[in-house]
Amino acid sequence: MRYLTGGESHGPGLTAIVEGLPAGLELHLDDINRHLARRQLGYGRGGRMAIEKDRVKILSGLRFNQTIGSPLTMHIENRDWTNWQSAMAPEGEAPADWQPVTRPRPGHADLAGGLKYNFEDLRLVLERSSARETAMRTAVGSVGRIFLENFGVAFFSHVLQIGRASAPISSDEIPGLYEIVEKSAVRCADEQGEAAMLQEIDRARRKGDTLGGIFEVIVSGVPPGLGSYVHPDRRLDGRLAGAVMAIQGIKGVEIGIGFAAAAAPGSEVHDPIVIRHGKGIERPSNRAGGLEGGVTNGSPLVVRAVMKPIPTLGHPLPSIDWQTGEKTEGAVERSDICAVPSAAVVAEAVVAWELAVAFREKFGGDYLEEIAGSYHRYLENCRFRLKE
Ligand code: EPS
Repeated sequence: MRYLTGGESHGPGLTAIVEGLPAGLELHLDDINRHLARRQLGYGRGGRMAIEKDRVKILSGLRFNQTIGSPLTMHIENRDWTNWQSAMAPEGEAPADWQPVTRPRPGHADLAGGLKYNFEDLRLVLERSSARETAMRTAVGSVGRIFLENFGVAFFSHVLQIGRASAPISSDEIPGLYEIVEKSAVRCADEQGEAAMLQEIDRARRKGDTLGGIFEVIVSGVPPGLGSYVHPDRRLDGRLAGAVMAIQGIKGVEIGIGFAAAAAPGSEVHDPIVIRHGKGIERPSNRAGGLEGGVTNGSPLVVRAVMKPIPTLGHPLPSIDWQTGEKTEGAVERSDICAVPSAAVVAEAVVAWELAVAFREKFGGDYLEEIAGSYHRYLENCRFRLKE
């Protein structure tokens, strides 16, 4: 399965073509739209989210709520386009009063992108590098998620830290936290942690500053055997880390205990393998985060990531004028103070997509029942192997 997206932040909209979906997958637009709405939430988001109401349109590949094996074309309209029609017109010339973006924001793609594509107007960089594009990645990932939900795979994400405020949530508590997290303004299940995060965001706003943080995605119901150790590009840990790292603003990804594995001896890092009477093989701990050798091992998948603070600052850092070379400060644009809760929802989607791809690779097939047959036969075989 593969996909491509196109679309500028202030252009008419975002489009994706998803190829390789099986036929016979039941899809309802509301189920995709639900995740698009979740992506738009979060305390600290900027003015744009008050304009947009992201909804997906399907232009091909779906008939009567069933995929038909052909490419699925999806489109999300940018409501803000009405304010940008002349400035972002595909034909004609820039309006007479057009002000190009000439003050690259430190930390943004502005400078590197301007050099790379030889642009005079750095708006041409920010239009596509913008995290607006994650709306479409969320839609695509949601299709992968809906596919996997047919096989009992379930997704959860929550925020562990924003700025200096953190939430001490242990993984044992997670199963009961879904509702609480969905209602939290910062996707945090810990009441004190949430209050501290809200305060941090308010403080940053007052100072004209921005904040990053840490979030975690947990996926349960993942069968063992997705991905492979046989070749680097088939290792699922690499693919997952790459997908999460490719979300705007992400600076680091951990799987399982991640960087904490550096300080502990092997006996405290690896997860014992035990036989439980009547249940077969069990793993009493999950420090590996559901992956060993780049292959899923049947334990929940745990992926954590750090997002840097958004580079558009109310009180900007020193920069240069791209056209004159004079000293100045980074451009100030409408932006978010903190988008960590939103990035967590995007991460659920990109993780779901990578898992769906690996699932399709393992179980093959062209239609859902065919895949289900192969999946159930494989699980039977695993049970046979794991019997006491
Ligand atoms: C975003 C839309 C953008 C920003 C944000 C994400 O809208 P605008 O640039 O029109 O205000 O809110 O993008 C960034 C933070 C960024 O650095 O690009 C969205 O739809 O998520």
